[in-house]
Amino acid sequence: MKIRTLRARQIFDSRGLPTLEVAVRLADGSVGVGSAPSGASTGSHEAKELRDGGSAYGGKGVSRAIEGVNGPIREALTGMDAADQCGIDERLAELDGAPDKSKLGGNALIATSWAVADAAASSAGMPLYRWLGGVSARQLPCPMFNVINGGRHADNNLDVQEFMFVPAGADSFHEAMRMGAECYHALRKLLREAGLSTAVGDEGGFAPSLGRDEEALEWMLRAVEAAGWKPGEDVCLALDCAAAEWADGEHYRQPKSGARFRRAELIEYYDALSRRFPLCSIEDPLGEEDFEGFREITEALGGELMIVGDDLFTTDAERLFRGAALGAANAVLVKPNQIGTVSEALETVQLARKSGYAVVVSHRSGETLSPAIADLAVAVGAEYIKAGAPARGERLAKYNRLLEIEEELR
Ligand code: 2PG
Ligand code: MG
Repeated sequence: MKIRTLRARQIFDSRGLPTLEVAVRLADGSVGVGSAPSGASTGSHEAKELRDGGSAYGGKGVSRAIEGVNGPIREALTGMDAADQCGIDERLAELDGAPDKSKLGGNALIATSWAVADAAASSAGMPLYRWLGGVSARQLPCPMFNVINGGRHADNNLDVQEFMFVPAGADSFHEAMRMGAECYHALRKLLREAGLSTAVGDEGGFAPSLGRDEEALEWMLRAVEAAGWKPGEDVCLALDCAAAEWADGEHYRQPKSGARFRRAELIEYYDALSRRFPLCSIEDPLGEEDFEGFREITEALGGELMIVGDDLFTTDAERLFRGAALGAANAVLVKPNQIGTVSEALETVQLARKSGYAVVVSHRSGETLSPAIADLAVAVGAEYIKAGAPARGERLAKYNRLLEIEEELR
């Protein structure tokens, strides 16, 4: 499975910003593609994207990242065995040389890493989930549908970034899709009837301006009921607070409402919310450096709720190791572009398993049409996948791929 050549080109992501797609061709003629998504609420410890700066595309161009792939990366990877994903990814990290992958860029690395995995799977005549996950890859994740967008993902007045429906009571992936889609459409109808905006944010969720963030949860409860499902039984609710965006020295300050909290007050606030609403999961309830806060909230609420570390861990096994030693969070969000290569993301999943953490595979707010994370979720037997609302093509690319995998596995 020798790599004959590879090539990067510019495409656009779902926000209309440049990103790159890499195509890898193997000596046997097999081809694989990979692309780089992009976050808006990025954690400080993520692999850094290489962007051009300057005036074109407001500095967001990726021609330097493309040159890196078509130059040093192509030179180093040509002739290597595509089946040796770890070897390829180690070589990529070595070529970059920077701990945050800022030299060639995490965007260049992840697009290449995915393309190699895809080419290797195709050469082996296997779907990507089987190639990455082996014979035991048979479990479909439960989707988490982000149906109300706030924070940095929408120009409304909500501070919480994501409000999600989680069809935890579904017996199958396709039933979960049905529940999510029905609740989503019921929510649209209710918002429209109330004269609220049904325009959507970056991840396909609605982005109304509401009196308080809790009102989003109230609308969601009504929508679940209107769709004929039981809140808390069929469909639970989940949040991604992305509270790293609220960190303000020792305290927290929500940028839109201006509300200030001490760590303990924020934990009390979540406790009260979880008593009022059928919440099953809170992601990034506290800041990305607040390991102690994550430990406290996990101790207080972790028995009932999934406490997910996203910006806290940034899919980095070292940061997860540190968190697991403390009991900070009980689930990890896995975004391969946060760490920069597919094998490093797999390593983080392995550590999560050893540490008893649940795994949520996740998209980014700026996405491409690549369905690769759907395959990854099945490969690692992730309990959950978070890929936005059941709306917008780049979000459905992941969910539709899971429907296809479900049929294959039936
Ligand atoms: C998150 C993600 C994806 P972004 O915070 O979990 O929903 O957002 O890609 O903007 O970091
Ligand atoms: Mg998040």
